[in-house]
Amino acid sequence: MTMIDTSLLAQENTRSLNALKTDYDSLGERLDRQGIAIDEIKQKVSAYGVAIPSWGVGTGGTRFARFPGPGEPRGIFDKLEDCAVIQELTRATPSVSLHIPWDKAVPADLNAKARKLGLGFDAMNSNTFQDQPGQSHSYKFGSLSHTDTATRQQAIEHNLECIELGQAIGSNALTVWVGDGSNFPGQSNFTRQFERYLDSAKSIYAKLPDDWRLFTEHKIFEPAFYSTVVQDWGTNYLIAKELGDKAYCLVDLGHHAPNVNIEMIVARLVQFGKLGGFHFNDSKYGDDDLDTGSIDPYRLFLVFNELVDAELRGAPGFNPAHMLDQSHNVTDPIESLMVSAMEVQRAYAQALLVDRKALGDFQNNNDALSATTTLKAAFRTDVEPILAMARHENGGAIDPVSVYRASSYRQKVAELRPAVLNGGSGIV
Ligand SMILES: [Mn+2]
Repeated sequence: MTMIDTSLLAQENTRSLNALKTDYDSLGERLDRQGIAIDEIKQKVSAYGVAIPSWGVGTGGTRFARFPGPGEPRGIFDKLEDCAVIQELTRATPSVSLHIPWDKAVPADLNAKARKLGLGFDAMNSNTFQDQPGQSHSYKFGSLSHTDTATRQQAIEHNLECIELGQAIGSNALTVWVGDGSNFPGQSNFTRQFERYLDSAKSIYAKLPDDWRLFTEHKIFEPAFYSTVVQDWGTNYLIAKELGDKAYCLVDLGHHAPNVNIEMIVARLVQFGKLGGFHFNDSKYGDDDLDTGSIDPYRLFLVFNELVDAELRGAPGFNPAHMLDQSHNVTDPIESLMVSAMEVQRAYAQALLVDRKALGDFQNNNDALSATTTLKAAFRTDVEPILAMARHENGGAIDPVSVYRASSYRQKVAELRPAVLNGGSGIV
């Protein structure tokens, strides 16, 4: 079954196919002069996928307000349908990352729906940053690092439940992000709080299946405004080291102070075998959760430059999970996620074009100018024909947003799905 009419898709593609072929051949000639085979780049792009966060297909909000859009998903099964639209048109998002308890459902039903839509499940995300109805202990003052043993135990058990559900739907990773921290100097003892966090994390890790990975995510601030327990990549690395070989650090691009050199953090984590994966988004000031590549596409490219460098040199244990993590306040979430998935692919394709031999020589000879222009040359290359051809050959759309708009999908689901006041979308 498909969510978008295949004849509409074929018709829309036919209109732009000739122009695409011309552009692809022209770029192919140009790359050929640089000794790059365009088809090889296209194959790598084709094989690349980024997971969609289930919460991303609902309209997001800010601390001030949320303005719901039409036809918002009412629950996980609607969310999966929206995710399928994104995958059908972009062919870049084969899996969905669930958030528990927002997406809790009978595993067999989740599997059946995903199979029907041609989707898989990526990392499971636990939630101990808000209280759920009927919960015995509040997370107001923390979860895995809470001063109260019973509260910590409740948070541990929630994570174990996420693993159990994940196992039933073919996931093999758990992402843990906690809102724990403090709002005032002196409110918490940094050391004892982190000891409690580590003890709790160890209890979760002890129950992690052998073929699973545990990702922990750092964040400089929010919802705690003075300190967070896992505030930066250093603490995140300490956690991964303390827990063991199946524990890795997840890098959310928005979880750093402005201007932090994230690509360098990526390089360090790769070097020491602890890069677990990414939550891609973009930001201007804080954890804005804006669309990936919308503010600083060069930074995204520089992150991928490190990833491709690691991929090509076969860095030991290098197998990062790629996910989007965004909040869409003023756009149709499906459109934003499609464009973002393509931006991630674009950065990957551009990074594949870097002349690494030349770059290495310039670095060794301390030719700073030529080294940096080598990166820029790749970044400036318009790789759109590669991305579009990969999408087209995989059965997707040459221009996903225009096909999506032509399909009137949003208008159709708006009739089927009555407005919900509180969609399960969050900024994490
Ligand atoms: Mn995140």
